[in-house]
Amino acid sequence: MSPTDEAALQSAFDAAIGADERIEPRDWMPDGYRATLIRQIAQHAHSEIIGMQPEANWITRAPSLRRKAILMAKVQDEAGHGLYLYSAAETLGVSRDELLDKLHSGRQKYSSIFNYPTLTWADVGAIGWLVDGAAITNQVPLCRCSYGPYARAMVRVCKEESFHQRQGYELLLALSRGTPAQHAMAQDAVDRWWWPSLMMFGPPDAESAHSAQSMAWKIKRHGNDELRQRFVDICVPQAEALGLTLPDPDLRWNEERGSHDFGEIDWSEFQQVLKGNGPCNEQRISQRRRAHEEGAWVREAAAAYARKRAAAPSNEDGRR
Ligand code: FAQ
Repeated sequence: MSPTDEAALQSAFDAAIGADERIEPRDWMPDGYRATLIRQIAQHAHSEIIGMQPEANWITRAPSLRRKAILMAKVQDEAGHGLYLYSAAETLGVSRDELLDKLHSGRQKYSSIFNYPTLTWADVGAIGWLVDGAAITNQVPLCRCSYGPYARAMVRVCKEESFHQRQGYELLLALSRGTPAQHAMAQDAVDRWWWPSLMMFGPPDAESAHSAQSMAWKIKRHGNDELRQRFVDICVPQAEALGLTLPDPDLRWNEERGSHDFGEIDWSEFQQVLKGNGPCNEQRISQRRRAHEEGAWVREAAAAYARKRAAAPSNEDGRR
């Protein structure tokens, strides 16, 4: 391609971004835009499937059939989100095998939040309320991401996450209004999940390597700090309604800013978790690798079935 062709393509891309149009898989896009999307969508997809583990841990121990059915549906939804997202990433020219290989070998990340343990049943409620709540706050703006397949996947994901958030809230409310021991268990879960949930939004803007460029490309619509603040402001009245407290002595309403001030996040803990030193990093990845190996026969059978169908002549009514 000549430099003038390249310049024309770049300016058509810039004009489309400027006009808030969607970029689609067959459109020309800068290499950096493609690489950023692959990185973010892959990390997001990996988070969805690794995120199945902490809650799946409680399926066999759910306290009633109703809670078990709800939790199974939720964990299954997360697998579905992973599939939409891997498919969206594939439209950018990478294969799912390549992405899974990068996850298993530690060359691509997944969200820090899934490296914390689920110690009690109340953790299932805290994950729904706080983790899914943080995910929705982060992902609703991604429905307006400039890359079409990612934005469209996000619309459905957000609808399902909103159900997840409410089930967590309802579960915590039941515990909070239950016996003193149940109330204490709910409070303990919120105490442990609050700060890691705030870390889900990523490092402060000043230290966020990708935010400025991602916002210029309209992949991200807001900085990490703005979304984190929005999440804190949403959670404070919800915690009050739940009858639970958020574990932050510095949390207070700031009249001037029209927002809540909150305490300092322990960014050294975040960095440690990203480096692989969180409480459950090793367990999560080894379990994922094992599930992948044990599922090889399913992938082989599905591929063999697809080949057989493709080779078989059609029936009279058009079915194979
Ligand atoms: N964990 O420059 P930035 C869910 C990395 S929700 C791990 O600010 P960016 C639902 C970042 O990748 C969770 N790594 O990066 C669910 C980069 O490293 P790199 C998933 C993090 O991309 C609920 C470096 O730090 N949601 O799964 C984290 O502009 C319940 C510098 O950071 C998404 O992924 C972190 N928390 O902004 C499932 C949403 N934060 O790649 C099951 C889509 C940052 O250079 C159960 N993603 N890093 O090596 C995003 O919106 C963005 O990627 C951010 C980070 C906001 C996460």
